[in-house]
Amino acid sequence: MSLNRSAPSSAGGSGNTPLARRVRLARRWLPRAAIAAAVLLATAGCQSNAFTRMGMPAPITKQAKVVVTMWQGSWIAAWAVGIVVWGAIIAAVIFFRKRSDRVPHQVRYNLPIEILYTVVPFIMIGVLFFFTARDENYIDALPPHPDVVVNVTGFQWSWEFQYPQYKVPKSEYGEVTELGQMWNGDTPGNENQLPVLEVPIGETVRFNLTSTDVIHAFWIVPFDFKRDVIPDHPNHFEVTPTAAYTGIGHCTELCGLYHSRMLFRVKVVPAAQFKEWIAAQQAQQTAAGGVQ
Ligand SMILES: [Cu+2]
Repeated sequence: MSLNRSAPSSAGGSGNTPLARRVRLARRWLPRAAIAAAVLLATAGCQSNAFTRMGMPAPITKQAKVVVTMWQGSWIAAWAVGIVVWGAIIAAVIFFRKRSDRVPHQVRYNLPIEILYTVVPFIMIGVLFFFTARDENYIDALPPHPDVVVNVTGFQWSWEFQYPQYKVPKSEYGEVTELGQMWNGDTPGNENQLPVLEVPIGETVRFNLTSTDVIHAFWIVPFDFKRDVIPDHPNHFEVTPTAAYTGIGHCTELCGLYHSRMLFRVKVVPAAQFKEWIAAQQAQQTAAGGVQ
C-alpha cells in the first residue's frame, strides 16, 4: 500500500512543507505572469490589426477610430478585472484548500473587504461611464457647417441619396440624386445597379436619415457605426472619412421580405475625385432631366 511519498527531505523543517513550496512557486511566477499579461495588454492597444481590434472592422473615419479605441479600452478594463478575479479564485483554490476536518476560523464580517467590493464596482462603473459619455458626445456631435450633406432616404427595399448642395436645375429633384435597384444576385451585373453613395476623404460629411415606410438602419461596416432610419423621425450623424474605401453598405434593421437585398455601393474617394464625380452626375442628370 505504501507509496514512496516520503521523499528524502534535504532542507527539512517547515520551510519545505508542500504549502511553503507552493507559496515560493507562486511568489516566483505570479509577478512574471502579471508582467507578461500587462505587456500583452499594453502592446495590444497600440497596434491596429485584426486581433487587437477584437473583431471590429478597420476604421475609415475619425469617429470610427474613437469607437475602436473605446472598444479596446473596454476589453483591457474587462481583462484587468478578469485577471484580478481569476487570480483571487485560483489563489483561493490553491492556498486555501480543505486540509483537515478542522472547521476554519469563522468570520461574520470583514468591514474593509465589504467597503472594497462596494466601492470598487462604483469606480469601475464611473470610469466606463466617463469614457462612454465622452466618446458618445464626440461621435454624435453635429458641427454646424459640414462640408458635404447627404440626405438618405430608406424605403422597402432600397436607398435614395441626395446631395442638396449640388443642384441639378430643371430636373425632377433639383439636386444630385442617386437611386438604384434592389440587389438581385440572379441578374448578371445587378450589383453595378445598386444605388451609389460617394463621399470625400478629409471632409466632414453630414448624413440626414429618413424613411418613407418602416424602420430601416444605415450601416457602412468600416464606419464601425449604425444608425436607425425612422419614418417621421429624422436622424443625423456626421463623420470625417480618413481612408479610401469601396464596398457595400447595408440595411441593418429587419424591415421586411427583401431586407437582406437592401444594399448600396459605397465609395470613399479623394476630395478632387468626389468633385469630379459630382460634376459628372450633375451633367448626366441634367441631360437626362432627372435621376441617375
Ligand atoms: Cu431596410
